[in-house]
Amino acid sequence: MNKAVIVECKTPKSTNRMSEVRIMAESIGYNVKNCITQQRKTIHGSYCVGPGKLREIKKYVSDEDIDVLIFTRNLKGSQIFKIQEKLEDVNVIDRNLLILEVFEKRAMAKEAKLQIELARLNYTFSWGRELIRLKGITHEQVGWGGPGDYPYSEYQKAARKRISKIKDNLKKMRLKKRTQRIRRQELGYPIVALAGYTQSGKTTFFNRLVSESKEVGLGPFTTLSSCSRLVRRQLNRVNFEFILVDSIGFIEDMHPMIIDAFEVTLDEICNADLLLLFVDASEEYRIVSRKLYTMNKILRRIEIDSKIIVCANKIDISNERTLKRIEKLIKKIFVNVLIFKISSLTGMNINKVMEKTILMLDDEFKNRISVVV
Ligand SMILES: Nc1nc2c(ncn2[C@@H]2O[C@H](COP(=O)(O)OP(=O)(O)O)[C@@H](O)[C@H]2O)c(=O)[nH]1
Ligand SMILES: [Mg+2]
Repeated sequence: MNKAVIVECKTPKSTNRMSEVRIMAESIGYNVKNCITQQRKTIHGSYCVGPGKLREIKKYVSDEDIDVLIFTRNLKGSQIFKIQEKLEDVNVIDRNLLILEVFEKRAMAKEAKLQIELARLNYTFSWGRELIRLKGITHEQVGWGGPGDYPYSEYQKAARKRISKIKDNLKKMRLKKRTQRIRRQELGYPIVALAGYTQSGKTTFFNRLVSESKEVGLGPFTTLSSCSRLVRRQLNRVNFEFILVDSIGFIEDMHPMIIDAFEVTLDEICNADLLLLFVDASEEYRIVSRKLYTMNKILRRIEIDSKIIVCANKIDISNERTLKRIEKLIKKIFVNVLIFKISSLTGMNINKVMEKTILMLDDEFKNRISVVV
């Protein structure tokens, strides 16, 4: 397992990202050895943290044999290079590159994979130039004339070629999408997807439902995603089966260049018949509010056509007054939506959500209910 250290440079107005970045890193298998924070008035132009702090970090990562240094902020190409140069063989990444790694681990469909590669290429495209500038600054013998010459132009040429090839492929895939939708319907099961920010309780909910319907015993539907299972529930003595998809989570403050990659991965949800939209109701009202508005905006942008049920989760630890305000806000943002106050952890009201899920799917899938017990 790769050993990682997370570095946060805190300024008076910056958002605290340490725990979010740590969870993301751990979710894709990094062994986080240390979290280092520095307080500064402004971030350092070259190294994000101060030069003294970076020396300290350098000593630590070499003593502890660390593989990856993750910055909780998004850094400029020039900063990444300058830090990389100081740190030598430790791989330096920023929040964006970490998020792309998260997407990479989750993406199943070719389209999402390509979109992620495209985001990475676009995001790192300017780095070749930065590298040359950097070499110029350090008076290193570089062996080429300057910007515009080899190898930057070579790098740029290769990157451009790859970018346009990916774009072509993506275009072709979008044309094919209709056929894919039809194939999904051929699976014969309605699809229910879980969406919401990371940490809102989707996986806890997913695991609970999957473990409660073990007898179905089918593996993941890899055509949909590695995180989908067939779930069986009963309502009025009728068995009802549907595919439950634990989708990719929303992440706060995504860089515009990686939003497409996120949206394509999320787009699979548009094929769902029902979307269970999770919100962590134990968070502060202003945070919940910001997240609800963002989710609504993104779901509109990708033109989601699934029915939606909002699950206000973690009511076992949420404050009664805040919960009421959250409920009001949800009604305002998602007009006419059904809201359930639940706890994925304790199981509270999960049955109610399932009952409604089945009734809502039932409208469209009446002919699919077959097994009477
Ligand atoms: N108290 C409480 N904690 C919860 C609840 N649901 C999830 N959690 C916790 O919240 C954290 C994130 O949950 P997870 O299911 O991984 O969220 P995901 O990122 O949306 O998949 C975990 O530590 C869960 O144990 C809940 O209803 N109540
Ligand atoms: Mg999860």
